[in-house]
Amino acid sequence: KTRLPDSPVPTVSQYACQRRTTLDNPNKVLTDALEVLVENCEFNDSMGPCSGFRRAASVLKSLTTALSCLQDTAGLPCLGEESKTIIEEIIDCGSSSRVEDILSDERYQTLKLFTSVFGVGPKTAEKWYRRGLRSLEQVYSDSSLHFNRMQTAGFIYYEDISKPVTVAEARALGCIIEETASYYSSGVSISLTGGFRRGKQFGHDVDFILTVPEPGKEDGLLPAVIDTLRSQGILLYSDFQESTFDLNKLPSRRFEAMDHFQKCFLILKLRAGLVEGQQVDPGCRRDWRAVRVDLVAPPAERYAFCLLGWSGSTQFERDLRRFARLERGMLLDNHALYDKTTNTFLQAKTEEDIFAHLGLDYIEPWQRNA
Ligand code: TTP
Ligand code: MN
Ligand code: MN
Ligand code: MN
Repeated sequence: KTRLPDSPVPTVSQYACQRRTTLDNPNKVLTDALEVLVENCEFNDSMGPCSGFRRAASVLKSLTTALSCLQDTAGLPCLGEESKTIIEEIIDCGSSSRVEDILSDERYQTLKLFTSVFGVGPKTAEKWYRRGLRSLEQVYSDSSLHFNRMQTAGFIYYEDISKPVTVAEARALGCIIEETASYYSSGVSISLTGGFRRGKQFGHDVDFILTVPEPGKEDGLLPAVIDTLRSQGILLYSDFQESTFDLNKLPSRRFEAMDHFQKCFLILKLRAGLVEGQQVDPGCRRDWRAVRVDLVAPPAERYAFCLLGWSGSTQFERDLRRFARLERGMLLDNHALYDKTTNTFLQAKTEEDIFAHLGLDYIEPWQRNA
């Protein structure tokens, strides 16, 4: 007698790089709540519980249906007791008292406000909070405080850069960067990365990768682009970071927010007339807005690693590295993939090559919203 094979129960992986997470999230109420806990841990510098809530939120984001009771979480990985309590409270009563307490906490609200300024991290925000400062006006007018160049720009352009960037604006900026880079070399390629590559309709900035085919020629690229943007009168702020990349260095073991490629963090002036579908308001006092733009220029041979690293999401990146290390004995970062078993660097021309080296099914950028 033939027996039908047991149909395997579909299991959800503990790694975001083995899940497909689109932007469509039927559990947004739950994931928003868990992310408040993440943010609060980050403000309190308690990294331990932080990753638990991060992973819990990320698992829920990969689901295609809304949880309707706690039993629906059976079999899901990464849901600790604390996360389950929050989920249950919200399903049963519509909100979680722990989350509501944080949201109404003065310290949380103030740190959230202060860190919304470009160049202000949790440490600086905490320092200002301890001085008794509670509003941006109070901070800005406190003559005993010193602001660095980044923070000063953050205050000057606060209103503009707090406003989400649209896809149309990202496209217009892509044209500007492409034209500007072509003055340096006709061989420059530009790729849109970050949240927009994952299909987001809005972003807090626009991220581009620039490459030239000739090895070493990328060294002069961003300085030239910055000079040209300045001479066009559209450079409002620039923070250029020289490359500290070493071809032979092993990928870093811990997740670092910053990589070692040449890069720059910019604020550009985007004229409304350049954005498709955007009307220039005649009554408006100005016909432009300030936008945050990040540019990174890796050597061409490392393009795939850089693209994978800058496409995010941050949780997807964390889990890719954790998976590589714990499940494959490999080290992955934005620069390289290193196999510790054979002590070799694995080459990759495309993101698909990297997933294949890791023995992972390819996950499209729009499925990386973990
Ligand atoms: P962000 O631009 O911060 O985030 P995002 O584009 O996903 O979302 P948003 O719409 O809010 O802008 O970062 C994009 C990716 O770039 C993120 O995965 C982290 C990565 N990154 C590096 O890998 N190295 C770096 O040095 C920097 C600055 C960013
Ligand atoms: Mn989804
Ligand atoms: Mn971005
Ligand atoms: Mn960015």
